[in-house]
Amino acid sequence: MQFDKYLSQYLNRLTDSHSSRQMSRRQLLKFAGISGAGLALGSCGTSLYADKVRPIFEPLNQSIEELILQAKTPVPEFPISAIEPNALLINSIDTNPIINPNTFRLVVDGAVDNPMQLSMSDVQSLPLISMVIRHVCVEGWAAIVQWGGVRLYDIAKLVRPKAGAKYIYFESADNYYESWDIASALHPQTLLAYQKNGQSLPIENGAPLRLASPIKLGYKQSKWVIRVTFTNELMQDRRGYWVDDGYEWFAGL
Ligand SMILES: Nc1nc2c(c(=O)[nH]1)N[C@H]1C(S)=C(S)[C@@H](COP(=O)(O)O)O[C@H]1N2
Ligand SMILES: [Mo]
Repeated sequence: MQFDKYLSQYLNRLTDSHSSRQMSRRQLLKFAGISGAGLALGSCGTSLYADKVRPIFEPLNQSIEELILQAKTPVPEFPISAIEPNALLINSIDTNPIINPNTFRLVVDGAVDNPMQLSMSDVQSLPLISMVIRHVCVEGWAAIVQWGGVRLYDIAKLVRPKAGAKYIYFESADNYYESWDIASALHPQTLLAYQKNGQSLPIENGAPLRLASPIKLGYKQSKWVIRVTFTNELMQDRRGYWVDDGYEWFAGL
């Protein structure tokens, strides 16, 4: 069997195992290896150099894999038919920042062995994951939305977080900022999304890249993410735009 065919079947099986809410350590580590292979195959001829691709065949370092395992098991997803196309309200602190997707580079840095700047085509060479989940805003509304994008876990495989990395900061183009525990950020359903309900992500929803995850409240889902920084410590007076105003930091669902 051709290796890339094998790979897509394998990824499908893994997606199935997500929806059954089970993911053993063995599956997780296998997933880690195979998603790296997917990138290596998909990125021929892109700006991801071979020396950056090679190490992702290995799982992340043990302390981070152990933290990820402590995260909740995968959250059940909804069928496409459950999408509520008009229920996701725009909630923004300021006017929409306009980011040119052709010149945009996502900076990924901090406590990592291999800091990177990823173009949208670099990001899009990683496996595209689709999920239909409920977005929950503390202001009293919720919406079932489909998001398409890449696992933050797959980006972590590229930059290789150092063993002490425990948190990730997300900086946005509208001066919004958030920080997550690394286990939640690298959960298999935490995505940097570039699609909403089957279409390109609209600007008002955070284009070109926003966070989307079924395990955190709406205010943790940063839009217009421009920088992802791994860190060992949080700055206590700068944990999140709303968090610094008194909202709960963990904000798990
Ligand atoms: N950069 C940025 N991200 C953000 C916000 C924001 O104002 N700026 N608002 C947050 C809040 S409170 C919610 S509920 C969701 C809303 O996402 P939406 O506007 O795509 O519905 O985005 C979150 N992410
Ligand atoms: Mo919100």
